[in-house]
Amino acid sequence: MPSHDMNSFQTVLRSSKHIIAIAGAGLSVASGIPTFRGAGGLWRKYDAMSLATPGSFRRDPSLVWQFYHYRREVALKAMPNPAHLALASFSLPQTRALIAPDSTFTLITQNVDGLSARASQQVQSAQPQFLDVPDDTQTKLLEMHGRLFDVRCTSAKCGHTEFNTTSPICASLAGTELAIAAGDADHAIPVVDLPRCSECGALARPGVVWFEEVPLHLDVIENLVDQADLCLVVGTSSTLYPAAGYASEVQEHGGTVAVFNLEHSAGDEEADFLFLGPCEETLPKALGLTSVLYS
Ligand code: BV8
Ligand code: ZN
Repeated sequence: MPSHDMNSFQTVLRSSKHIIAIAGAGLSVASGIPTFRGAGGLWRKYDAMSLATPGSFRRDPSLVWQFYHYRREVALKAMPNPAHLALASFSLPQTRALIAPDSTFTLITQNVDGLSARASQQVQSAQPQFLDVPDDTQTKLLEMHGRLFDVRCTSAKCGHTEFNTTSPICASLAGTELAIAAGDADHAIPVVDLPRCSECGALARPGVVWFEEVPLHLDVIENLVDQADLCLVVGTSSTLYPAAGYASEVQEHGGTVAVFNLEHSAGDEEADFLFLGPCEETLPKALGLTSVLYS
């Protein structure tokens, strides 16, 4: 049975040396980003997951681009919340030195909204007096399912990828982000008017990892999972693989697992610690960062 005792969790945290966090859609709920389950799981009359496949894009790139354009527009208006900021602060060696001395930390997120990266920039810039400390947070955030604002060429010969936060990403998608209700019609946008590669002009696609596609950074992640002695599982239903398998791997080699979720999620009865509630409240507290974030 998992413990709900925050003090004994912080005792484990203090003595942990190789810490990872696995995050999901629940991390960004407080920032206004819908999850993949429940009400958030639907966009127009479509199941969000059914649109995130190579097959859907092949069959109807206009529809899939309208789906991702909508998510880009939502993410552009969103701000990192206290859970993002807590994880970003904990990524800073100088902050972690006070909470878990001589430890390493990596955030492995399934989210493609870019809010964890923005939180890192935010906490970095808020720490000018430490500028002389080497900035290694880059490797401290692994977006294993890609990024909404990466745009990739579909031509295998070219493969050009660029980070593009242009809004709208192209004229033909302008306004389509307003049509999200189940009954709203799909505009059939001609493929020539969809986002094109800025290098070769071929059709471009969102730089995210679709179902049946191999996630990013798998080798680095598997290494981190093998080394980890503490795994924080934050705001994920733990139903999507390979991400959903990492926590039990950490436990198998004697590591500790702590789950932070609004409600029960797959496998949480096996966890060592379980903190039910909004992670934007529970995580800053658990990481002892409440004062840092709200000062
Ligand atoms: C692959 C990017 C081959 C695109 C995404 C083994 C067994 C069974 C199936 C498989 C398997 N291995 C692979 C599969 C197939 C598939 C899979 O797992 N299917 C599932 C459905 C069974 N996996 C794949 O296809 C993967 N690719 O396998 O390639 C391969 C792999 C390895 C090596 C060689 C070959 C990868 C697929 C990646 C798909 N792309 N995203 C896009 O975003 O559009 S997945 C996408 O859905 C997200 O990234 C995320 O991963 C997933 C959604 O899950 P969550 O983030 O957990 O969100 P969810 O809504 O489910 O839950 C939210 C939770 O938050 C809830 O529990 C809720 O209670 C909680 N919550 C809400 N509010 C709060 C909160 N918690 C705290 N605070 C709050 N305030
Ligand atoms: Zn190209």
